[in-house]
Amino acid sequence: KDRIDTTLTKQIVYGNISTKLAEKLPNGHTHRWTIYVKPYNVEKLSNFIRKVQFKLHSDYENSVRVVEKEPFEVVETGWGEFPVQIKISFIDQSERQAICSHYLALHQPEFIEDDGSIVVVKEVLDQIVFVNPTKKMFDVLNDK
Ligand code: SLL
Repeated sequence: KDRIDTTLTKQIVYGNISTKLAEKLPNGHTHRWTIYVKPYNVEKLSNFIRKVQFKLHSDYENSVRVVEKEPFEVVETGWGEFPVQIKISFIDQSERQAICSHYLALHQPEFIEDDGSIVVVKEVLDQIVFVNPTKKMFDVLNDK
């Protein structure tokens, strides 16, 4: 296949936020959390990302969640922390998927928001490196 002799990178942020529920739910859940993949720069991830798959703990119904449009996130409630596998698929399906893992955080690190509420945020800045991207990928990666 026609590939471009260059290397491009895209900075992304992935992780989770979590807040403690005012009251424990009947199912024992104590927290509401969101796990996400977002752009670091001001750009639309959907320009080059087709879908993001979040593989949750098998406790969850339909534990493999596929998100096909922005925001690439899953909102859930729960009581426990566990590793989430995040798999990113690109617009050109011949581009190999990017896989990362995030250990969901419910308790630490805590931040106090302006309104006084306590929120847990745990995220990392990472980059996706496209070595010799396909012509199609090259074009969408350069589209501002
Ligand atoms: C732990 N090893 O024991 C981990 C497992 C699983 C978290 C955490 C409830 C999900 C549901 C939930 O939060 N499970 O009820 O569907 O800490």
